[in-house]
Amino acid sequence: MKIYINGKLFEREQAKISVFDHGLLYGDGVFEGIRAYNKLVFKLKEHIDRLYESAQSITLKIPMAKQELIKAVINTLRANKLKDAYIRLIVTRGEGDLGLDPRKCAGNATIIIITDKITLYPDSLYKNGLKIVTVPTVRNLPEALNPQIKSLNYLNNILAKIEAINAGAEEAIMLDHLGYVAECTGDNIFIVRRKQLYTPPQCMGTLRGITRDTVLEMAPKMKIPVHEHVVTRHEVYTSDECFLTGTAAEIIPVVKVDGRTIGSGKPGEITKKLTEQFRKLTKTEGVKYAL
Ligand code: PXG
Repeated sequence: MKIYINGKLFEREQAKISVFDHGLLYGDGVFEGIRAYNKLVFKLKEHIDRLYESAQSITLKIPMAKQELIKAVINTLRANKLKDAYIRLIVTRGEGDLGLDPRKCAGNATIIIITDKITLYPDSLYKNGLKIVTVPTVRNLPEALNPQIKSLNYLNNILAKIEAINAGAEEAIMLDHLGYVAECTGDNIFIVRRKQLYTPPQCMGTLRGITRDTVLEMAPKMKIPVHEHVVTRHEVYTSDECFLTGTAAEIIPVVKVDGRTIGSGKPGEITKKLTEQFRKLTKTEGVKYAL
C-alpha cells in the first residue's frame, strides 16, 4: 500500500509523521472520507469543497490548489491500482511545539492521502436493517465546535459510538443540545412518514453529509417529497421507515430504535428505491481515472 504524504508516496511502514504534528497533539486538522466506484470518484468536487470549507473555518491554509489536490488523490489511487476504494484525505496543522498556538505550525500543514479497500457493514445488515439506540452523549454544540467542521477531533462521536457498542447496538442516534435528533456517529439520519422524507436541518448539530445531499437531490426527481425539518425521537419511533446515509455505509436501513420496531420491522420500500437509485448514480457519476 502506498500512502501520500506532502507530495511523496511512501510504503505503509514508512508513512510516518512527526509526534509534534498538531493533528496528533490536538486533533487540529480536517479530513474527508471519499469513495471510488469502478474508477469513478463519487462527488469528489463536493468532498474537496467541504474539506476547504472546514479548513477555512479553522484558519488552516491548505498549501495546494483544489485541482492539484484532486490530482494527488487520483495519482494515489493509481499508484495503488485501486478501482474501488475508500479514500481518507487528511490535512493537519502540521508540526509545531507542545503549545496550542497554531502560529508555531505556520506553513507546515501536513497533507495525507490513504486509499484502501472499503470495509462495510455486512450484507445481512443491508438486507435486514440496523438496530440503533439513542445515546447520552449529545452532539457538539454548534456554537462550541460546529459539526460542519469535519475536524480530526472526533471524540464526541467516538464517545457516542462506545455507548452504542456498550448497549449492543450497531449505531448511535446523537441528539443535539435541545434534545432533537441530530445525526449518528458517522452517518446522517432520515425518516419516512406518509411517503415523505424528513431529515434534521444542518443548523441542528448535523454535518451536511454528501450522501445526505445526494438523497435530497434524488428524492424530488423520484417524486418523493423531502423536508429538512427538526426531528424528535417520537417521530423516529413512529416513522414508517428509517435509514442512515454516509459515504462508507451509503444508504442503510434501520429497523429498530431504542427497542421500538420501525414500520414493518423490515427495510422499507422507499429506502429500497433510494438505495437502488443511489447505486445507479455511483456507477455512472464521478471523476473518472484510468489505472
Ligand atoms: N455525520 C458525521 C458526523 C460523519 O462523520 C456523515 C455524517 C456522513 O457524511 P457523508 O459526507 O459521508 O455522507 C459523516 C461521515 C466511518 C466514518 O467510519 C464516517 C465519517 C468519518 C469518519 C469515519 O463510517 N464521516
